[in-house]
Amino acid sequence: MQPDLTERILQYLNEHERVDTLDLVPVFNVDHQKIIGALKSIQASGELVKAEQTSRKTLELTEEGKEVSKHGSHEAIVYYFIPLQGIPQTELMKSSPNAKVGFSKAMSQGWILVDKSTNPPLIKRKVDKIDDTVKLHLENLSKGEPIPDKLINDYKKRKLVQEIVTKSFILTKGPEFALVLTKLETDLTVDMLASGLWKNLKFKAYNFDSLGVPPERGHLHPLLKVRTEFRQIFLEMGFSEMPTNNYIESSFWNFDALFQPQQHPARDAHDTFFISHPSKSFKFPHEYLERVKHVHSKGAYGSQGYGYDWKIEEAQKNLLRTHTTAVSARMLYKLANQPDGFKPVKYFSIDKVFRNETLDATHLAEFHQVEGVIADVGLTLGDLIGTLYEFFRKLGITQLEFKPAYNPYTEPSMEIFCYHPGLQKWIEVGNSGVFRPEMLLPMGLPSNVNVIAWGLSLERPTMIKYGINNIRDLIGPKVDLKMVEEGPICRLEK
Ligand code: FB9
Repeated sequence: MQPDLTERILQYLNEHERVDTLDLVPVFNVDHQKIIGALKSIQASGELVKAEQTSRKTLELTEEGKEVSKHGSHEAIVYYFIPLQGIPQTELMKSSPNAKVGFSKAMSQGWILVDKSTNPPLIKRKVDKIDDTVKLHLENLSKGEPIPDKLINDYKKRKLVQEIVTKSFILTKGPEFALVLTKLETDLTVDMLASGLWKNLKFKAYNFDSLGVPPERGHLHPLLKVRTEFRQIFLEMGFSEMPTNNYIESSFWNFDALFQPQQHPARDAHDTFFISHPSKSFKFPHEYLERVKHVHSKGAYGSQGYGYDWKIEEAQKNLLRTHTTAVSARMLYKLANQPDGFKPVKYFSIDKVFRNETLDATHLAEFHQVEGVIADVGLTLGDLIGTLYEFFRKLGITQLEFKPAYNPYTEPSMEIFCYHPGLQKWIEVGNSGVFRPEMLLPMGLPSNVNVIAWGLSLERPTMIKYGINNIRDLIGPKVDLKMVEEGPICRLEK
């Protein structure tokens, strides 16, 4: 079997003492890059050779030069195109793409002339035969033969040849020269130490620049990375997280406490997942429930209510919460009834909610709602708008617009839109409002306390951040775990 390239190089060096790697190309009939690869293998085995970098300028035909070496110079092509009786210059210029260059070169060579005795003047041959030395020189160059020095600059100017600088190595024998590569050990074993074998072995040098094998480890889902970012923003703004660890909620806390009437379409089974076991809740703060029933059915606190026959059976129905505002309601009731009286609070929540909605590329039957709530004396819509500007600023968003909207539990209500610099367009980013007195006063909150709140989803910003168009590529059984493993760190403001 033919020795491998490394051994052939070592053998050649042994016989020639010194060699340029470029000169080995015709010797071994391999590409120069293969010679360099073999050299790297030799160098990894120790100081068998010394390699001194050098460079060499060589002339090569350009694409135009290759055409000329095959089909003749532009001037020769023009000369041969001229018939014995001559040809008008306009016709001659159509003979080839380089006819203009060829014409002027053929004139300067004295191969052709312009006969002005005719009308129109004719271009005629001046000599009977020509010697196309340009074609000859370029053909020689393509065979590796030199062209006359005095012509090189002219051919360069005509872009027929170009100078190529090729880097290579001058090889000479190194202090550890050998004709074969010694196998380098990569592990020092107990047997080598015990037997003393290690003294006769060569060990591969440590490569401290190589990266270690990444250890097998878990990977956070992009949603969890974005949740952490939102949580950090709320904490920075002084908000405390609400306990949202109950997916199942009663209709009372999910709807009635929020002054959402029992005949509201959102309370229909087409929009809400109701629970069949246990289908009902029975433990409610009795006096509070009575105040809620009253404000819905007969009105109170200056509100005319909805004037319908409010039924506890409707309020008892268990469901999968449709928004985390149900948790906000529980927290506000607790705030209104704590023994040492009302104190201002800033709450937030980020957790799953469920809606029996039409599924599409960006909506599933569940999503994570992000909600902020502030309760204090004398809060206004201006405080809500200012808080939203600060919240979204921390997300890298500075241009906001607000559109009047309707929610059963807030008045006024606003849809929030932003100009997203990454998407370069306006997008809806959430909803907000001031909780109605019909929601807050039955809880027992002081009448001078206002509560402002807003909400958005976790999935939409995550899909935008990670460039995901279909929510099923983010959540569900078809998610590509490689996406989870390779997902970059999440910095929402970047
Ligand atoms: O998240 C939404 N959009 C969004 C949010 C952030 C974002 O990127 C960040 C800037 C970097 C990009 C987009 N939306 C709300 C708007 C739309 O996506 C909408 O189509 C979907 N909405 C969900 C509800 O749809 C069934 C998003 C979800 C939503 C809507 C309203 C609330 C919460 C979530 C609310 C509320 C609320 C209102 C008043 C008081 C308390 C809570």
